[in-house]
Amino acid sequence: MTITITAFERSPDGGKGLARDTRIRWALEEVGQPYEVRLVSFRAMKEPAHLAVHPFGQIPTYEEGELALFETGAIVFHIAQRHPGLLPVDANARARAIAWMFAAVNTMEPPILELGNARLLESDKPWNKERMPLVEDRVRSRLKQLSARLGHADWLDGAFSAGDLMMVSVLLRLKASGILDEFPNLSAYVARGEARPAYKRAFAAQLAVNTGKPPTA
Ligand SMILES: N[C@@H](CCC(=O)N[C@@H](CS)C(=O)NCC(=O)O)C(=O)O
Repeated sequence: MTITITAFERSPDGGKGLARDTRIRWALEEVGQPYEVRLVSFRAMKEPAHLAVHPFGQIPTYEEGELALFETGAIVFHIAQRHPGLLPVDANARARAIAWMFAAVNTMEPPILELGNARLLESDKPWNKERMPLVEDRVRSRLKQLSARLGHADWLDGAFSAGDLMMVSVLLRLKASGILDEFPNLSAYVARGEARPAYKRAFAAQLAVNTGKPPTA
């Protein structure tokens, strides 16, 4: 059955891989599933046809036969459940990998997004200078905890899993801020994720959309 995902017709990041379709592309590349992409404009995302698939008018979505999904956590979980390669077979290890997926979107991503908003959307507000250290410290405190847990390991819990895929995807958002560099083991963790051939293919595919040139990975 053909898998079709949606992505920005033109991503606001110009192809840095931060648009969330990259996570889905990465998961599909990891499990070796081909997929098609339907590009949507910001206007089309708010129109009824897209809202029928994504109630919040966002990307990415995932369609496969009669199944239509939104939310990257749910989509990556679905892919990982349906195809081998992203979740351990052992039931307890599998449950822990799923916990890391939730931790990525529920514990790590909110303060990271808040920092992005403070930097990009609120920099002209009179209170921004005062608020920024608070927002940065919230991110730092989560990174400190994550860094302590990762220690010298390559991945969060044994072999690479959907938990790592989601966590690396979320942390990538911090690359430009420099905060990640304060935690060398997390920077190295993110670099390990980016070095995976499946990530490279996913990154190249989303970049190709934004540059108009064919993928090179
Ligand atoms: N929690 C959602 C967030 C989806 C999301 O924020 N998508 C962004 C692109 S990465 C979007 O569509 N932004 C445009 C908008 O919200 O209008 C997920 O993980 O799928």
